[in-house]
Amino acid sequence: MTETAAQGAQVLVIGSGRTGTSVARHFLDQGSSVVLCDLAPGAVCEASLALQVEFHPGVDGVDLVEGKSLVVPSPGVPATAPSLVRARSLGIPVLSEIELAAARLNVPMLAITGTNGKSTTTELVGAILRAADRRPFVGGNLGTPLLMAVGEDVDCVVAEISSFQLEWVQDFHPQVAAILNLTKDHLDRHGDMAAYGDLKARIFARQTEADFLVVNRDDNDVSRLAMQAKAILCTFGRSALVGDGAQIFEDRIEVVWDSETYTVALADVALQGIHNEENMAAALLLTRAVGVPHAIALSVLKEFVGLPHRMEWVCEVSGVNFVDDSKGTNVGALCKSLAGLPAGRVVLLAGGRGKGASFAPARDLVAQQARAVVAYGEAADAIDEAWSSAVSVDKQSNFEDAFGAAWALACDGDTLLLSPACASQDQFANYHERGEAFAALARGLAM
Ligand code: UMA
Repeated sequence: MTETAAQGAQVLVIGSGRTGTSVARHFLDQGSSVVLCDLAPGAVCEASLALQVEFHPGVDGVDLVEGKSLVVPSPGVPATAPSLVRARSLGIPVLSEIELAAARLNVPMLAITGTNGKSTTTELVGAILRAADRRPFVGGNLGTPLLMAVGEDVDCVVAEISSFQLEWVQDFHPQVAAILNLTKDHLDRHGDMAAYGDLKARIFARQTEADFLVVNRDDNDVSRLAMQAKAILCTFGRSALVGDGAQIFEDRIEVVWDSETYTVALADVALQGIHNEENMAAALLLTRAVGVPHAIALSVLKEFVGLPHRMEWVCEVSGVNFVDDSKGTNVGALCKSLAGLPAGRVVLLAGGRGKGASFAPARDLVAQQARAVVAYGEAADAIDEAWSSAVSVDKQSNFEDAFGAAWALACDGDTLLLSPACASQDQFANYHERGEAFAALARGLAM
């Protein structure tokens, strides 16, 4: 939709959260008329929009579609939603917020997707670019819709991109893209790994031979997808490197770029854990692709400590270290987090709302790393069924009781790890609230 076409357009925006609010504001600024709806009966419309949009709380929007020139769903709206099915049947375009933003941003975009590590890598890339005196907008799935970058004084965009956001893109074309890994996640929404992978591949579908694609060469699903790419491929991994890219060794990351080799000693960097070694390797390649000198990236890696709720050390009580990995909302994230801890010295707190993937693939690693598991929430039975043949699993219904049970099992020298492998919404508003609850309970023990 061109800017001119947007004037006088009638846009239906579905969902009145962060994305819907940004989209509504954007179209109002362009002179379009905006109808905003939200499935939740108690949904509210942000005060600054209330007088300008027609707002319908408690409706799915199916009856509002007809006559609109465009429908923009929030990422949380599945493609199977009746409103979107109806829009397609009427031939009304459906576009995602990231597509609208990308079309209006005249600066290079670095877009990062994958199942795990997206947020850390996105923030790290943003920090490296800032240190290199660039003016990046850092956002997307991380929390700030990309439309918020339009009109800002920025010279590039670093975007965390989810599979949900890629459902309705057409011409989305980042100059540098990355797929960090692919493990089972969001299968309740996408159905199977093939559909999930196909969505992730849209991040590079419009790239040309002049663009860069950074991928994890040790991840078979990612490597298979990357075979379709036209962009210049830069790979990272632990296996031997061919061409430009990064190789992770026990004690260092080596980056090879234009026949030069640069080294990062792992002893010199602040981020710890095998998942973070991969995130750092990806960030080094992403920033190298836009010309950032290695020395600047290295100076940031020395200081960058990572994100809250991602293997965040909380406190130590009676020799037990409390680690908050509330952002680890799938089995792949749990495995990466567990693998970086001493074997047999973990009491694992896992559970919440499952996302359609089996917990069974983590069973052997959980049994090796954890001496006990406390499973809670809606997924407690499924976790118990998947792991209890190999490791002791105690089931609890609510989070606070589960925390108490885990604390009772922990001994001096253990790590009490919250790495839920599930979404939080059965008991919390989001993973942040869950992580804060965990930290508050842990710090409460120290008093
Ligand atoms: N809603 C409907 N109809 C539906 C579904 C939802 O009306 O069928 C309404 C809800 O009632 C709610 C609103 O939509 O009021 C919320 O929309 P949303 O869930 O898309 O949330 P936003 O506030 O717009 O946040 C979204 C992303 N949320 C999701 O993808 C679920 C945020 O990612 C992102 O930070 C934000 O846009 C800005 O880009 C969060 C997330 O959980 C962190 N992402 C998933 C993940 O990381 O695993 C993909």
